[in-house]
Amino acid sequence: MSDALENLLSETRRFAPPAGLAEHANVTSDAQPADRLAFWETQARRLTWAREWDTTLDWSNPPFAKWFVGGQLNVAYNCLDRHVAAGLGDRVAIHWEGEPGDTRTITYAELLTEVKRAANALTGLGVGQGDRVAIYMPMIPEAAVAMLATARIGATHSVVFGGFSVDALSGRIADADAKLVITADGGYRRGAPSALKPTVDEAVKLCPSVEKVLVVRRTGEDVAWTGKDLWWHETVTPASDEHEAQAFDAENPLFILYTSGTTAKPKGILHTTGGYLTQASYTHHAVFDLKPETDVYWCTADIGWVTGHSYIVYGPLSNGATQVMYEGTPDTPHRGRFWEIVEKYKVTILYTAPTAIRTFMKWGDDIPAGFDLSSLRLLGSVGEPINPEAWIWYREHIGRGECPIVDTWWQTETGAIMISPLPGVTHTKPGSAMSPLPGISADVVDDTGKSVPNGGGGYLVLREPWPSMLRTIWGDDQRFLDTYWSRFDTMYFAGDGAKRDEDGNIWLLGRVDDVMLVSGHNISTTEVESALVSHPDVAEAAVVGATDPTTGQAIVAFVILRGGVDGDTEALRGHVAKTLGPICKPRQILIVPELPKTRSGKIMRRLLRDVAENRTLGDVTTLQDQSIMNLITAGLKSGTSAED
Ligand code: 6R9
Repeated sequence: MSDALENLLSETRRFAPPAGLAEHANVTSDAQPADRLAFWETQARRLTWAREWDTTLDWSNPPFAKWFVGGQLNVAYNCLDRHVAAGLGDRVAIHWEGEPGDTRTITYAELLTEVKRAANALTGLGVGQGDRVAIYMPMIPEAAVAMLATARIGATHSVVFGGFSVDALSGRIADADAKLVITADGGYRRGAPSALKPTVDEAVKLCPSVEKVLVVRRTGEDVAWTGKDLWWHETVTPASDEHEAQAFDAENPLFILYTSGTTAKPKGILHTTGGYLTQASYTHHAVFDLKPETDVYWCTADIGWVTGHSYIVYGPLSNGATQVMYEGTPDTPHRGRFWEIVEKYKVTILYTAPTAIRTFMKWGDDIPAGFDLSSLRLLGSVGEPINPEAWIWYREHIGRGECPIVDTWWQTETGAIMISPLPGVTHTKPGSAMSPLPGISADVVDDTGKSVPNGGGGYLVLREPWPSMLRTIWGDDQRFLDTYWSRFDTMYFAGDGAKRDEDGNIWLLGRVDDVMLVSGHNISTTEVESALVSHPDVAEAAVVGATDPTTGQAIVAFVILRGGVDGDTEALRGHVAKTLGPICKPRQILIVPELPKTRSGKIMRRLLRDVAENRTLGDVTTLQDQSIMNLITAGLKSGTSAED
C-alpha cells in the first residue's frame, strides 16, 4: 500500500446487546485497564498455578517476550484435574457426534482418566518434556486427548490438518523433528471413511526422527502396518490411569502450529503455556460469556486450525465448559446437519466461520427454518472478514434476530482473540470486529506507523505485547523478526489491512498482500466482495487485482450465484459501482461454481490471481479441495465470463 487504504463501504445498522445478557454478562465494561499488566495478572489468577510468577512480563529483549516469568503450572491440570477436584467430574465435557451418527458422551472425570492413560503411554514411549509430538487426526475425542496428554507431560504438540498431503505432513514433522506421530486409521468425511494412515506411512518414510506411530482405530478399515506402529487401544487403553501432573515453567513450549502464508515454506508458530492459557481462557470467558453450568458451546472448527486449539481444547476446557464436537461436514447426510446438532444438544453458543455462513445462505433459508434453534443465545464468527449481508443473515436466520454476534479477529500468531465485541457491552455493527479487548492495544496506522484518524484506513498493528503472543517461529528467529517486527519498528505487524470508522471502531479489510491498486487507489478485497455479496443474486465473491495496461491493476471478480438465479454480470458490475463508486467497478466478472479455499475456509486469492492473469497455478498444497481449480478454469474456457 503506498498511501492509506480507501474507506468506501458505510454501514449504519447497529445492534444493542440483549438486556438479559447484558445484565448477567461475565464482562460489563470494555474500558481499557489503566494498568495492563495488573489486568493480565488478574486474568492469570483465573488459572491454578503450582508456583506464582515473579515477573509478569519480561520485555527486556523485544520482540522475544516472556510472560509470568518464574511461574509454574500444568495446562492439562487446569483443563481437567481442577474441575474434577472441585466436584465437577460428572459434568459433560464433550458431546461428540460422529459423522455417521454414532455418539459419545464424555464427562470431565472420564476425559481426565483417558488423558492420564495417554500421558502414561506417551511417557512409556520415551516422550518427555520438550519433545515434539505430531498429531494428524480426524475430529474425534482422541485428538483432544492426544493434545492434552502431550501438554500434561510438558511435551510440545504439532497438530497437522488431517487431509494435508504427504509433502505437507512430512515437511511439518521434519521441521519440528517430532519423535512420535499420533494418528488414526481414518475418519468419516462426506459419508465415507477417509483414510489417514497411508499418508502417515508415506510421510514417516521421509522422517527419520519418528520413532513410533500411535494409531487410533476409528473406521476399522484395513491398514498396512509397520514396525513403528502401535494401536492406541493396545497402548493407551491398558495404561495406568494414575498420573500426577507435574508443573512446568510458564514459558515451556505448548505447541507449534504451522501457517502457510504466501511463501512455500510454512512457518511453525510457537506458543508457550502460562500466557497462552491465560488469554485463551480469559477470552473464551469474556467473548462468549460462557456460563459453564448452563451453556452448551459448539465451535465448528477443525482441531488442526488454531481455532480448534484455543476454542475447542484450551479455552473451553480450562473454563469447565460443556461442548459439542462434530466429526464431519455440514452437508452429510443432509444440509441441515448443523441445525439438527444444535437442536439435539440444545446448543447455546455457536462459533463458526464466514465461509460456512455464506454456504448456508446459498443453500437457502428454509433449511435452518426446519429446526428448533431457540436454544441459541450467542453467535460467533472467525477466520475472515464477515460481509455485512452474511452477518445479517446469520443474525436473522440462525439467531432469530435476537442473538448477539461476536466477530472475533485474531491469528495463529496471536494465539487468542484480540479484537471483538463484548456481547454484554458492545453495540455491534454488521461487518466490524469493533474494538480491541481489554488488555490489548491494537491500532490502525499509516505507512509511517502513525495512527490513522477516524475514517482512515491502513495497517493493523499491535503496539504492546500480549500474553498469548507467538514466541518465535520454530527454529527461525530471524524470520520471526523479518515477518512481524521489521515493517514497523516496535510494533507487531499483523499483515491485515483495516480501517477505523467515524466512531473509532475497527473494520478488517483483508490481507495487505491482496490489496488492489487501481488508478492510484488502494482498494481492499473485502469491501468489493461485500458489495457483491449485498446483491441478492450473489452467494459468494472473491476479487483480485489483475495487471491492467491502463489502470495498473483492474478488479476481476469471481462470483458464485445463489441457487436458481442466472446472474446478470452487467447488473453486478453496476451494483458495485453504485455501492462503492465507479473506481471499484470490476473490469470482469467470472461466474464460477466454487472458490479455492484453505482448510479453515479462507479464500486463496493468490490462485485466482494466477487465473485472472493466465498464469500457471502456484502452490496448491494447502487447498482444501484440489479439484476446484480445474472446475474454475474449465468453466472459464466454456465461456461463463462476461467482460467489457
Ligand atoms: C483465527 C484465524 C489469521 C487471518 C487474519 C485475518 C483473518 C481471522 C478474522 C479475520 C477479519 C475476522 N481473520 N479472523 N479477518 N475478521 N474476524 O483465523 O487464524 O488461520 O492464522 O488466520 O485470518 O486475515 O490475519 P489464522
